[in-house]
Amino acid sequence: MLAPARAEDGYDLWLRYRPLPAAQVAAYAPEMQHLRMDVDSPARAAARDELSNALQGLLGSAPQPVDRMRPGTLVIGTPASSPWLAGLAADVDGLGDEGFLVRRMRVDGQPAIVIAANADAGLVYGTFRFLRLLQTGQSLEALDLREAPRVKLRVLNHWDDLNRYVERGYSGQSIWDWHRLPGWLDPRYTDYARANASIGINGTVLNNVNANARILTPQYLEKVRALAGVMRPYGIRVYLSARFSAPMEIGGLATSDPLDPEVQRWWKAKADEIYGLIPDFGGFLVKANSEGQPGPQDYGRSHADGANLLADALAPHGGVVMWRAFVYSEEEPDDRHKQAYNEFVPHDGEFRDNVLVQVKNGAIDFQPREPFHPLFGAMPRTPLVMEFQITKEYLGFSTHLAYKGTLYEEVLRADTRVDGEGSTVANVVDGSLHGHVLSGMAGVANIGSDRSWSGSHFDQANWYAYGRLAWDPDLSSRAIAEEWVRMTFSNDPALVAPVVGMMMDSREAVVDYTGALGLHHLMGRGHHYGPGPWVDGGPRADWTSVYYHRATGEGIGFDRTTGGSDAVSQYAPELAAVFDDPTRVPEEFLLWFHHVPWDHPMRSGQPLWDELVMRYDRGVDTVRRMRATWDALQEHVDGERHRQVAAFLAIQENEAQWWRDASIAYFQTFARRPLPAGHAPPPRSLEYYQSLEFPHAPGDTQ
Ligand code: BDP
Repeated sequence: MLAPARAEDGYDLWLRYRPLPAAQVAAYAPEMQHLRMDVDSPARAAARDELSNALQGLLGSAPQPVDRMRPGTLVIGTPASSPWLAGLAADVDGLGDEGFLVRRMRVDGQPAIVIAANADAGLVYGTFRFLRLLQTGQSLEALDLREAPRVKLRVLNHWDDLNRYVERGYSGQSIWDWHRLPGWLDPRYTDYARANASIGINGTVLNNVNANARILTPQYLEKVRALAGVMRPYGIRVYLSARFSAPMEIGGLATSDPLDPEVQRWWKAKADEIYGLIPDFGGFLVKANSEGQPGPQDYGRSHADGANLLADALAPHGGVVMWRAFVYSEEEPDDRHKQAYNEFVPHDGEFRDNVLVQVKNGAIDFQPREPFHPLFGAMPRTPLVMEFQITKEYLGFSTHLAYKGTLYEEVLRADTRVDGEGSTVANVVDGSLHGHVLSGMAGVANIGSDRSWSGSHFDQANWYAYGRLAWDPDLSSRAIAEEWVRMTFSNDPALVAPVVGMMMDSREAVVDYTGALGLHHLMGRGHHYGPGPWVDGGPRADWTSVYYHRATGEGIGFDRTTGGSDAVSQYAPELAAVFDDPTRVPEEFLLWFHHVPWDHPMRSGQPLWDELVMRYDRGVDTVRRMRATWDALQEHVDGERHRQVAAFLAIQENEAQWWRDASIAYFQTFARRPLPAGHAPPPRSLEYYQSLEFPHAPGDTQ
């Protein structure tokens, strides 16, 4: 293999634009020698530059601008403003500002490839879409694509603090260099915007949901304005996490009560100030009355009162509020699973039109597997934003290879049954099921200052997959993985198939070695690194593991049936009946919904204990196989990336084994049964695993 011209350190993400094989260059190059495009805006300049750089890299030459048609011309523009594309007016109709078409057709009698849209945003997306065709080696023979995003707000949530610490971040510091902003615009910001635009992300919340009110001061808003300027050509709006008590903390008011006229005036003035600086500001994301954050309930007001306060301030400017439903109270004795639903469903219909309620994919907290959150489908009068975690707080931080595309797909395809069959979570989220104009998806970013952006090469795939699914929630995670592998590594079939295979198995492996069959919330206390099924005591029960697994000498699992906490009844009746029945519940959710004896018969014919042990070992075995697959690919991957992935897989194998050993050692004290034949006992005592400490684990809450 030829040595790459540039170091493959991951910085270029899936936008590497390395030379294509000669046969492909020969097929593509004649069709794109010239470029006909009016470049009269920063967005168009961005699209043109991307195209030139990409074609220079992929094909060895950039297209030359022409003002009349010649054979081999790429034509880019809007039918409204480009007379030569006027014939496409009807074809772009209905595509909105962000949709596009990419088509092979005749223009002025000459064969051409056309990228047409209604607005600049669509031209940027269309350009990246076209480049992806080339990067993944597709034939242009019958090129005729017409696409528009299904979800309106496709947003990254950065959990970044102003001191550059990233909560649950495993890729270095925050990429936002607040100290040097606004004077220094790190070129990395532009590359960030490019990468996001290439997958359709159109919004970014710059700061942590555990927000610092200071972000709303003039000093910081100047910095935010500078970042917004970098993002704008790429169709990305900036949003901020707003701290509910900001009127007191930075406004000098005596209260933050949402019904107080002075508080209302303060937020209106703040919104006016922000829009004076950033006319296309997106709006606010709010975590209120959750995990110690201030909120409207501090004044006896509801979440709707709180959200509407901010919504009214933003409405004149077209901004939105994304109000998080991740709430659970420390005084609340009820199953944590039920609390968000209980708090929010009664307020359905009370939120202003520019409020979206943002709901995590599952009812607990971004676990390796959770059933979909029962709020999806249960608030028909409120647009619900899907919140996924891209950073891998509960799936091995940045060293474990765990492709989350399969997790996202599983949740989006789940059928809520609220309106008969086919009421999928995807159809709730895209607004189609209940007829909402606003819709959104949020991904908690895994981006940091690391050269590879995401802390590992494979974690880039989770950023990529999130963006692609926000654009179209019905895409297949396998197809997305394949695109990503082709662009990130190569189109070589000897590499694509095995690497996609590894990715597709990887998340299930994490489920297996961290606790399968519906077990959840078993990680180490606080830092969340490694196993901690024994975690108990401390400030609150629902921050322990024993609260969730409920292991005793008789059995294990959280009884959420109608006879238990009754969380099942928050799902549509048809589905609730399935979850409620231990013989019908999908086995992967057995212990999520049921407390069953250790010898509960499983579908495999084995008793539960044996099955659980088998799953732990299966998870470790999968990682072992992933390592072997990767090792065999050495010739197909540049040395730099191959070495890092190999080293990380070795870490993952050790840690998978550790999860397995520690968990079995612990649960065996309850099950009091031998391990099934062929499964080795943990090499160390339970006390050993319990004694391990990780005071400097990254990402812990500060
Ligand atoms: C939990 C994280 C915590 C976040 C919280 C949230 O451990 O750091 O602040 O989610 O989403 O999973 O607000």
